[in-house]
Amino acid sequence: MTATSVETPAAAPTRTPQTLGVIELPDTVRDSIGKALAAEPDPLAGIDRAMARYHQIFAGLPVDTLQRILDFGRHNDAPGVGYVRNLPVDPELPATPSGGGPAGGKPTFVAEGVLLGLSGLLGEPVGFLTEKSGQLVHDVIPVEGGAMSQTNQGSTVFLNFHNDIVHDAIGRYDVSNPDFLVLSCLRADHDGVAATHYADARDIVRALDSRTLELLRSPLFRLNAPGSYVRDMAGGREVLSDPVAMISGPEEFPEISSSANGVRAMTTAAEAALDRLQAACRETAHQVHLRPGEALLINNRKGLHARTPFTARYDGADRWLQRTYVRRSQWTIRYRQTPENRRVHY
Ligand SMILES: O=C(O)CCC(=O)C(=O)O
Ligand SMILES: [Fe+2]
Repeated sequence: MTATSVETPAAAPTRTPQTLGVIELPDTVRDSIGKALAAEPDPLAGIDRAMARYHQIFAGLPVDTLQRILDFGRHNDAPGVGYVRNLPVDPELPATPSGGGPAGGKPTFVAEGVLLGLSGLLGEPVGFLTEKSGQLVHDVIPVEGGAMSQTNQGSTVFLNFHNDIVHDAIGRYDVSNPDFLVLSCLRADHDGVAATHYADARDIVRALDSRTLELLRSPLFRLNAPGSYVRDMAGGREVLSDPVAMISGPEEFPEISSSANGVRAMTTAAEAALDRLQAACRETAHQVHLRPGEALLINNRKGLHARTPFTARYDGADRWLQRTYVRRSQWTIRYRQTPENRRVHY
């Protein structure tokens, strides 16, 4: 961040940056979990049964690894992002689906098992009708018509630092949204350049001056609803939240929320604070180039994520991630539950 203020940083200078927790599976464990997952049917045919089976399979992780993933999900002071490597992959991977998925005719469901198995260690996968039609396994794939969009369909533009929010009639988009995202890579982009960034709010706060932080902690911002909602439900028009703060909560455990699809600052000072926030994110972010057999565990409240530009060819060999939205509890979002499916919400 360029120094535009003479004020001292608000946070204690002794606080050390959050580390990127890297978890690498031993080859033997990768192979035994992969073999077990390859024998399982499509999880979406019976999701609760599948989640129970994945619990059994992932119980075969070395106990230290298992504890690290569980700790990631359960502790306030855990890092905001975890990078899991050397996961099993499908023996055969079909072409990257066009139009944003879902993938049809996948002969095995190892990738789905990895995604849902990791998700089950953090909470429960949930869906929202306004995001990928309520599916529990999201395909994150570049879509030609959305290349420039601030959504997961994009490619040629930098996807701004954001967390995944959901439109909600209560006027807040940062309440019923997922606690965690799991992003798992099935196929990298052609040039191998797409990077997922994660900026932890604890590091962001350290990088900001106290006046900027005070502004970001004030309800001076209105989040635009996600691009998918604006596109599909509002004819492209902005659908703004009630005024909210960008950063909230105790100094030691800040929560942060920002819309990829635009934030309206209500004053010029607040507007400048938003620019500084994006700069602080760029300055402090961890960066990962996801490859097949790798996944990111993303805490969706402790930090913001972003994606760098890449070139899509729409040739069946484009970048392909699978994603879940995970809640630790569905109780507090029961006002949105659909009658047809207890994991799917309006
Ligand atoms: O493509 C990526 O690396 C991240 C995309 C993203 O923000 C998301 O899927 O929520
Ligand atoms: Fe996202």
